[in-house]
Amino acid sequence: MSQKNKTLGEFIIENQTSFKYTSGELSRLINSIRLAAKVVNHEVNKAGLVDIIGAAGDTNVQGEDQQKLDVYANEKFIQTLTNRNIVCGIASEEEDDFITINSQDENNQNKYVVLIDPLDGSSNIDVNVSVGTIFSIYRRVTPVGTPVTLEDFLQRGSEQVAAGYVIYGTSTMLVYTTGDGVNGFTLNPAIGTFYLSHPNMKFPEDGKIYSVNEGNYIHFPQGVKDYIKYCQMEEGDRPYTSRYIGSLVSDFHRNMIKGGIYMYPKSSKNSNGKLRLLYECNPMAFLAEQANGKASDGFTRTMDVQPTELHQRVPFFCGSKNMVEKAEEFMRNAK
Ligand code: AHM
Ligand code: MG
Repeated sequence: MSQKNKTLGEFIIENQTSFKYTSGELSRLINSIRLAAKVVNHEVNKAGLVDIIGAAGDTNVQGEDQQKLDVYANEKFIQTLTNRNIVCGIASEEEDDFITINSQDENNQNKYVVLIDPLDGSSNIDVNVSVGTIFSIYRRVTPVGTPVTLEDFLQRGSEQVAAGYVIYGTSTMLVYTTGDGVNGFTLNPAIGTFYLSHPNMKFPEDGKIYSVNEGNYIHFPQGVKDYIKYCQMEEGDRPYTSRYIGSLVSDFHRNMIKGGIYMYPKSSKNSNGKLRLLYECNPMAFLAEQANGKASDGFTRTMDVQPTELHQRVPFFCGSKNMVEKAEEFMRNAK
């Protein structure tokens, strides 16, 4: 069968044996994410049609207005993962604390915890711009059969066993890695099936796109200001193009295909930037590295950062290897 006719379901089964822990549990987990993604996709696509957009009147743990679809996506992913009894814990951007699953059941032999941003970039929903779901999967570090603890979630990104995102864009795609490259699957909405459309995705080593919220320019560290000026300078293949959707998944996805760098630096307003280490930066960093790209906080590899809090924020520089390295050089040399 040609690679391109392969469905995600077939791909998961075929690749199960190449995964080092082959109990099938991880495959079932990815299958559940696939299912929840389809359910959320259906709802996101209806956003302009039904009275579902707008604030739910609640705020999430970061004190931001929560959109109705954030709540919906959060519920769907949690329900799907919980009902199938394949994880022992879930942490979500929309939940203050992590969720323990089946801690009372001694037969719960589940090994995996999932960290998820159910609907990232959700302020874009009201204006019909792409949003995404981001997920990160670890093996628990505490004994199987006991309730999960915070320790199971505060693992370095380098311990991830799988990570990915769903992009609800002009078409809906599920892109993920289990540490053996990155593969992208496009949903055929007519029959509700994801097909392998982007096998073995790679960031071009160099790129010409920089993605950053330049409205924050005056608040950025000197190294970032210097790098932005470098991107804008008339020299060689520069000036680069500026593209910023304000939806991490979408900016990352475009940059992976075309070559580019995404930056959310710290600023004088946000000492650690805005993005969350555990369910935004680490999964994207894992995908980036698996696709020959790079991710750091400007100095340290993202996946080497030891997390200390569930909702921790970190500065984030991610994308084509040479571009991230250039930005890091400006950070190191900044006066
Ligand atoms: P969210 O988790 O509240 O949706 O915020 C994360 C999003 C990213 O997707 C995006 O890149 C960034 O916030 C945009 O932030 P800003 O509007 O400050 O540029
Ligand atoms: Mg988010």
